[in-house]
Amino acid sequence: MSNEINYSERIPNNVDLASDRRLQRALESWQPRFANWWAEMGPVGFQDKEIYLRTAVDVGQQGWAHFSHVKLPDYRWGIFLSQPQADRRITFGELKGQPAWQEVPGEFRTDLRRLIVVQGDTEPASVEQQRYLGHTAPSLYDLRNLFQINVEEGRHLWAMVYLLHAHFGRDGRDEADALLERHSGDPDHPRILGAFNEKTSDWLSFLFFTYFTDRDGKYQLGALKESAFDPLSRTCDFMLKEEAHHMFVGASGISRVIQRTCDVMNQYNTDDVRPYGVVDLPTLQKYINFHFSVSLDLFGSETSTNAANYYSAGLKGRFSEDSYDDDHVLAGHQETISEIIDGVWELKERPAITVVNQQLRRSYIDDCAKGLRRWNRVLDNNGIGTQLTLPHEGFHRQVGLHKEHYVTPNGEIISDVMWNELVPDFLPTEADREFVVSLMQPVYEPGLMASWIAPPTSGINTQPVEYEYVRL
Ligand code: BYC
Ligand code: FE
Ligand code: FE
Repeated sequence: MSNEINYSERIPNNVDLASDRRLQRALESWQPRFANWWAEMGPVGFQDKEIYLRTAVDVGQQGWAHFSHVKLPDYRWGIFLSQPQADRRITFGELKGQPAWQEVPGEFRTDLRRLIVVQGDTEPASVEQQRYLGHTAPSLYDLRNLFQINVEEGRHLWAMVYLLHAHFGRDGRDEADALLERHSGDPDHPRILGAFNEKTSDWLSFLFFTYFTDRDGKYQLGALKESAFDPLSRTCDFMLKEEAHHMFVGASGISRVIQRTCDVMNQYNTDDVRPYGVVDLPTLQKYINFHFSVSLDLFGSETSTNAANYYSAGLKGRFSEDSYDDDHVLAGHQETISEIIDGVWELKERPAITVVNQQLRRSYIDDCAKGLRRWNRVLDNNGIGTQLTLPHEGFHRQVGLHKEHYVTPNGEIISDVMWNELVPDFLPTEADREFVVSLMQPVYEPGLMASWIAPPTSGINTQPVEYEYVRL
């Protein structure tokens, strides 16, 4: 089997789709439904414009992407799995050591389908959340990045739909249809997970979303890549490659916002930068608090029997499972986690297998903290004394053990009365959001940037920053 992707077929793929006529026909009948969904729920406007996009051409290590100007509806969404590993074995859970599965074992069908559906649901949800952003892009460079992310999230939907069609029969086909019928924020048919029903109505939210929420994607995909179900593992492995750019957009985008804020603070020698059309640091901190806490909820509860079952069955592991120095079965082991007991934080011993969601969340938090350090370096380098911080993991949680409690960004447990008094200092207020939205004036001249963001340090694929990334 080669790494190369076959583009001569209606659905580009590297899974030899042509050899399975039934599957090919089923996916070809889903394809126009996807196209309709893209037309109705995808990016608003710009469908007839040429955009400098990358397309996967190979799943190997080098030169996997090709860049050229294409119109969004002409993007070749396809099915790309990483190369199989010879004699791959299950690396964790009760079945550790046995051969990985090429087909779904009957007893794990429901759980695996659920995991794949939840993963698949987030991908089109994010495209729906971001559909209006093209009208307020801060530059052509950023506009191109938005659409790159959107088409790749569309491809990630294809990745999950392929698994549903290829391995779950009639139920899988029904689930694939349902993925196009739920919509972000729809009161009757919402998306499955909380964060994917929130609005992404401005570019500051978008940049934080790609930093914090796409990074949940990195960790969930990393955990699913460990799966005993080999097609899922290989699918997630390739998705992770695309995902890196999404998080880069967030990390570098927020650095640019901070840089611009510093420039204005220094130029006018003031903290009160809003009149100059840039985002003030307290507002940035509130946006961090919001997006981080909403993304923490995506890991599920700190103690979870679902997660324990997935782990012991070998369906979903921890991030970099082999980096854990334990038996990878976890039966009889204990782990400590922080819980609020009688109004104070306490460390509690819990069966290790029930806290794998929390372990995944810890890996995620450590990764998030790296970006914060980079952002704070921008502040340092510009002589600004303030630092941005990640809020405490108990802060503003709607899922899990802390959801019944009011916790400040510093981790203090407070009353509901206090919370209501302080919340305008913790989370973006209506007025903060309105201010941010008021900054969102589109800039479509190649190389120019909106008032609130500094230019990137370099362009895409060795092109200059002032390249015509979108031909308007
Ligand atoms: N919202 O045992 P628990 C991405 C439900 S992002 C609503 O604590 P579990 C992307 C849960 O379903 C990655 N409901 O949780 C990023 C359960 O319901 P049932 C997406 C929630 O099951 C940006 C009950 O509460 N991938 O790719 O251990 C752009 C108790 O649950 C939520 C995945 O999530 C919530 N936040 O873990 C584009 C991977 N949390 O069973 C894309 C697949 C929990 O009682 N999903 N519930 O009816 C999973 O692994 C798990 O389903 C979860 C939840 C980690 C999400
Ligand atoms: Fe994705
Ligand atoms: Fe993503």
